[in-house]
Amino acid sequence: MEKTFFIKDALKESIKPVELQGWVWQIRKQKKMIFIVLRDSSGIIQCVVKDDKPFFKDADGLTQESSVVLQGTVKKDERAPTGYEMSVSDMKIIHLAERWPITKDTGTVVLQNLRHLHLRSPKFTAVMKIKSTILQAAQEYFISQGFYQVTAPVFVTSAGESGSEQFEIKNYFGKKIYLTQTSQLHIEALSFGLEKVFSLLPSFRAEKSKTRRHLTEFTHLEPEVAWCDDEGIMRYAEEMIAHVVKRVLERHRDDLKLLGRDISALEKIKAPFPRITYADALQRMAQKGFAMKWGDDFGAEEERILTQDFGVPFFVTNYPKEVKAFYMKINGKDPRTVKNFDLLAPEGYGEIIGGSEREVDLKSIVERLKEKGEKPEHYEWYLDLRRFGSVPHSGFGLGVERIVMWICGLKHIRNATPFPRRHNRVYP
Ligand code: NSS
Repeated sequence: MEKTFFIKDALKESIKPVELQGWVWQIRKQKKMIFIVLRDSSGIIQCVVKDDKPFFKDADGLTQESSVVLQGTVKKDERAPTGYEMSVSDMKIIHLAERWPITKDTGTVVLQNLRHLHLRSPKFTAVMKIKSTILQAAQEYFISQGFYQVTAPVFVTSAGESGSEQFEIKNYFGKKIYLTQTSQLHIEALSFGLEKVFSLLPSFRAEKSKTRRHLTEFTHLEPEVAWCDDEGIMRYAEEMIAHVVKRVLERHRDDLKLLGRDISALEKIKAPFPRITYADALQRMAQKGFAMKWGDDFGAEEERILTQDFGVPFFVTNYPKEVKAFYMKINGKDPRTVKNFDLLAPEGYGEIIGGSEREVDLKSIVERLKEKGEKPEHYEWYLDLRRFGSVPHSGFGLGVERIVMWICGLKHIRNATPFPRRHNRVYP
C-alpha cells in the first residue's frame, strides 16, 4: 500500500471523484457544515462536510492534526484558500489526535520544545523542501564537474579549525578524542588520490556565542581539489552557488512566496561574484565610520555592514594570517596575509563559505601550528601529506544551514534545520 495521489494533483481542472489522505490542518465547525483544511506534503485544500452525511457527527469530533482519508469531488471555488474545494462524500478517520498543543500564541521556547510537531507547519515544510533542493543541486553541480563524493570520520584526534571550540569525547575506550569541526583535513588526504572530491557531513563546534547564525552541529558541504589554486576554487564556489539559486527559483517560487521571501533579490544572483580584499573591506568599514585595525576579524555585525555595498554574494580575500587557520597558504604577494576567502551572502546575511588554498610547505605548517598553540605531533598523519608528493590544492566549506537561511530569508539559523543543536538546545 502506498499513497500515489496528492492534494496538488486535486488542485487542477477536469475534476473527477478523488480520495485524499492527509491531516486536519485547520477545522471550522458550523451547525450545518464543517470546513476542514486538509494538508499533505504537497499542499492544502479546503474540504466541506455537510450535515446530511452520516459521518457528520464524527467530523464534528475531529481535532487538529487528526489523520483522515476523504473521498469526494473537487471543484473551483474562489473563496477557498487554494482556489479549490472538496465536497466530502465519505470519510475515514485513521487517527483521532489528542488536543494539539500549538496555537497562534505559543511562545518561542515552547515551540522549540515541540519542534517534532511544529515541523509539520506549511512554513517549515517550505523551508525543508528548499533545503532538499539546495542539497541536491549542490551535489549535482559537483558531480557534473567530475567530483567524487567521499566520506570522512566524525570521531577525530585533533582540531581541524580552532582547539577552543572542540567537543571532547572523554572516554573513547579510555582515550580522549573529539567530534570533528571540519572534514577538510581528511578529504585533503583523499584529494591526493581522487583529485576532485567533496563531502557532505555534519561538523561540530562548541560555540558559546548565542548568535542567530551559529549551531553546535551543522551540515557541512566541503569540496577539495588537487592542482587548484585559490582563484580556481573560488570559481567552483560561485558557480555552485549560482546553480543552487537557479534550481531553487525553478522549483520553489510558491514556497519562497509562502515564506515572504523577496524573490527579485535571488533573481540577481549570477556568477562571477565581486571580490574585495580584507584590506579593502577595512577601508570600506572606515568610510562607514567603523574604525577597525589590521588583524581585527569581522563578526556578524561587521559583515552585515559590509553587505550593504553589494546586492549579490561577494568574496572577501586575503585575511591576516593571525585570524585564520594554520593550514592556509601564506600569500606570496603579501606575507602578512593568507590565500583565503570568505563568501558573504547579501542582505545582511554574511559568511556562508570559508575556504583557502592550502599551505604545502611542511616547515611553515609546523610553525603555524605552534603559533596557534597546537602540538604538531598530534597532526603527524596530516603532515605526511606534505612529505609524499604534495601538490597545490584548495578547498572550501559551505554551511548548509547558512545558505538555507539566506535563500529562504530566515531571521534565525535554528529555523534552517529541523532539530537544531545549540549551546542551550539538544532536545528534541
Ligand atoms: O570554519 S569555516 O569557515 N571553514 C572550515 O571549516 C574549513 N575547514 C572548510 C574547508 O575549507 N573545507 O567553516 C565553513 C563554513 C562557514 O563559512 C559557515 O558557513 C559554516 O561553515 N559554519 C557554521 N554554520 C553554522 N554554525 C556554526 N557554528 C558554523 N561554523 C561554521
